[in-house]
Amino acid sequence: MELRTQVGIVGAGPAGLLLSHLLHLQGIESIVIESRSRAHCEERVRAGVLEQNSVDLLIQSGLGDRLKREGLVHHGIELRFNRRGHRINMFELTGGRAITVYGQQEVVKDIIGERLRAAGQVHFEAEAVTLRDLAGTKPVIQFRRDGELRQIECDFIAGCDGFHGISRPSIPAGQVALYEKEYPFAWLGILAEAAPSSQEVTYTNHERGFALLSMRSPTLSRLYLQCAPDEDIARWSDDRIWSELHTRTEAGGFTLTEGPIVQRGITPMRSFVAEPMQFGRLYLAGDAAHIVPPTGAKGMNLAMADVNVLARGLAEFYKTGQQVILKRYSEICLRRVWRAQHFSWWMTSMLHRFAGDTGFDYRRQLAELDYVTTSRVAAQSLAENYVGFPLE
Ligand code: RFL
Ligand code: PHB
Repeated sequence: MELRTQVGIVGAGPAGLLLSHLLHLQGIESIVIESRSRAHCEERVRAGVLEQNSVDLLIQSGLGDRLKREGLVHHGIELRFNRRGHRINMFELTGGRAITVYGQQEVVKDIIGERLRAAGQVHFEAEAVTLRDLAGTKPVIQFRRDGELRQIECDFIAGCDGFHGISRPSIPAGQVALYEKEYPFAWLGILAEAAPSSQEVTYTNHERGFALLSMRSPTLSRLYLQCAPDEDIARWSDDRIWSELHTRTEAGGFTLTEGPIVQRGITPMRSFVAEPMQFGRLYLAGDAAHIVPPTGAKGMNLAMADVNVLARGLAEFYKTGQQVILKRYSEICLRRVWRAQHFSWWMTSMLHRFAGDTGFDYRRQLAELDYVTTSRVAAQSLAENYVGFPLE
């Protein structure tokens, strides 16, 4: 069976779904192919921090109703070291910009709801197996659904299928360069039914390793601990997780609120970039093209920034026949991506214990944290990166 659309989109994460919505607003038709079920996509606990740009983009494109009601607007973050907390007042340092804590799965739910209301085509439990004719003008997505092979003939394909998808590997060898860095640790993340212990997102450098206190709502905490890259989560009882969190986050007068752990998982840490982010009529967006370690809270925001550029480029093409923006797609996106790569690597390096670290390295980190929390220019640099640079 053969389908036909203007833009075939592989993957229904934040990148693919938002692209499909932005194209719809421009009168451009798309079909989204997603290998997992709708429930799986809507339940997957992942990122939680939206930059000001991402919030503005969601609101401007009509996706902001619940976000405005339920999103937690934060004007600062906390950096904790030497058993003391230090606030970075991002709002004041960036002339009034802020971040919003709102779960990625809530963003995904909102966009899926809106796409289906607009009779948009999102096919769940449909796995793309091959991308063909990428160098021509009618590229094809072959996908499997209910055991049957089908295909979609497209004008363009958007590869929004994450790090493990098929889009990036479909680019012929030699046409894309891959830059990668692995870190010698991972994060153990939990979601707990407990009121958040800190008012703002709190990053901690402790002798025993990094810890992060975040939240999803006034009754749900999201907490992370640095662990070994090959950590066996079965070895972490609830007691052990709480005890380690207490130890690492203790600070003057601070108490960590415990509660039932309702979700847990291990997140590997890597930095990765594919260059260019395009081959023929295939455009990569989001995690398919780049991965950042989560310490900078940039992954979901980069995915949204990519598809904002791609949607503008495709709109230009369908309105005027020109490809001025599409030709510059990779260049425009990669500038933001490499800024976020540097920032995420820097935050990761300043806050984690690396194998082989000595007392020298720990004291060097403390000196940097001291600088960043007491020098206005250093704090301002962190703040402008964290809230994010305006979309181009
Ligand atoms: P996604 O969300 O991975 O979506 C890709 C989709 O493609 C589907 N797929 C296929 N579909 C059809 N056919 C195939 N052959 C397919 N292969 C794959 C997959 O099922 C999936 O649904 O990528 P996208 O849209 O690029 O979005 C990227 C974000 O998900 C990611 O960058 C963030 O979650 C990263 N991240 C964070 N980002 C932030 O901005 N702020 C944060 O605070 C933050 N914290 C995090 C994070 C990621 C984490 N994990 C688990 C990786 C915290 C964690 C723990
Ligand atoms: C989260 O709330 O899940 C979160 C917050 C900040 C990060 C990463 C994840 O840097």
